[in-house]
Amino acid sequence: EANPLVKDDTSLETIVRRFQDSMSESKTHKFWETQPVGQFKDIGDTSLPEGPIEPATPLSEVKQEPYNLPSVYEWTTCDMNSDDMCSEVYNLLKNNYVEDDENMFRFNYSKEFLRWALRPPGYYQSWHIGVRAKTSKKLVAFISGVPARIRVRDEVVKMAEINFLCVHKKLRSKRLAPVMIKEVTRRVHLENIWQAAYTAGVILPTPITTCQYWHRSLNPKKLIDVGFSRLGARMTMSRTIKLYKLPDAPITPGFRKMEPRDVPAVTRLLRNYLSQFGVATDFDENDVEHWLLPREDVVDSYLVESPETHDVTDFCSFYTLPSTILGNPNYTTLKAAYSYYNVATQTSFLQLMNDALIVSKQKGFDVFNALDVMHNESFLKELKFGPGDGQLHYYLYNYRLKSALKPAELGLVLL
Ligand code: MYA
Repeated sequence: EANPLVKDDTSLETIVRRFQDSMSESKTHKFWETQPVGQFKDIGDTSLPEGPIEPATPLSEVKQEPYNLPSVYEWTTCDMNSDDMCSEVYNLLKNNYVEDDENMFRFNYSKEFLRWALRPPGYYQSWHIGVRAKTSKKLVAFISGVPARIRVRDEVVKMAEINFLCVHKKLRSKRLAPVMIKEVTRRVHLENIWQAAYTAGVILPTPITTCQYWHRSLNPKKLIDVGFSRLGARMTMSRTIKLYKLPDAPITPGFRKMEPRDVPAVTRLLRNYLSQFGVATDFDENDVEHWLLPREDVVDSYLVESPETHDVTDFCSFYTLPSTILGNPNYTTLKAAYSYYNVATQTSFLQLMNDALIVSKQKGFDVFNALDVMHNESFLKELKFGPGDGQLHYYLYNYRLKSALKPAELGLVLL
């Protein structure tokens, strides 16, 4: 049966955007053409080698002073340990960060989430970069990086994961973003790191893969009321609610929340699972402790402990990322869970993820989102996810792949 809860896929806006996307290879990219990234003109040129596009240079050759901003702005380093600074970043993003194509929803990352996302093991405060208006001292732009090890084929590469690039709505199209990207690049180079990974909803030169979001409705009435989804053809509200009903408690025996003592077992499970993907994150125990131990309203992780052997055999996780609902009289916030890393070895992937849906419903989420990365395709349709209209492009900086990956060959989820 066709999924009736599909965020409007055939609106004029979507058709226009798809057309624009299809034309984007012929667009010029005055900034990106100057950067060590895969260029559109090189697509399909198999003579180019896989690996770094330009070599690392001695640190003494890295520019020592920050890039120049237009004279009315100044750089600031954002100390995310400070409540005030964290609130400034939070408010900038709350009011100016990513919206959907129809401007109905805007991401509302919580302060605790931002602290988690920006302070992983070995983080550099110097990579949390703000821009202030000199006279008012108001924070008007932000970009961040965190260190990560990412495996590309057989090579584990130290990279920066770049995220939360944001320019205040009133300062758009003034070419601030290229200066911010150059400045974060300089500060990453100063730590002797020469590659980066990032995602964006826009097409830039050149995606390593393009993924699609899928949405599993948990609270269909609210999703329809706020315009996130529409009632399907020949569907009533009560039939729709029944369609998405879930059991009250997880089904799998031994399904429980992850605890600190589980870190070694979960790390083994994850490392083994992720080893099969062409590009994947390289998690050690410290990373797992940071990125996957449950934190209230930030990240949830569950596992299956075999009732007989007490082995940890399966694992699932999701992070909490609400969106502000723009201009709705009845609701202000859409509570969304985002699938993170999942591994099934004994339980069926379908049953494991159904249990993830059940606990996320219990926790009050309205929708559970997942990308078609890793083995996610195998559960999306059967668990009544519908394809969204949002695409997410994945990029590497200063690292060329000979050919693009399929989403199912990617073992990396960025926040
Ligand atoms: S993705 C989330 C991005 N944020 C948003 O979408 C929030 C809402 N939008 C905004 O705040 C602004 O529109 C932004 C652009 C800030 C996005 N990634 O200043 P401009 C290029 C990369 O006049 P504005 C995330 O956070 C654009 O193609 N480039 O434009 C990951 C053009 O260049 P070119 C982008 O709209 C970020 C130039 O900027 C993006 O005022 C990864 C125009 O600049 C984008 N999302 O501001 C960053 N959007 O002419 C790259 C536009 O060449 C990291 N542009 O086409 C690279 C690795 C760095 C580290 C390397 C270490 C070795």
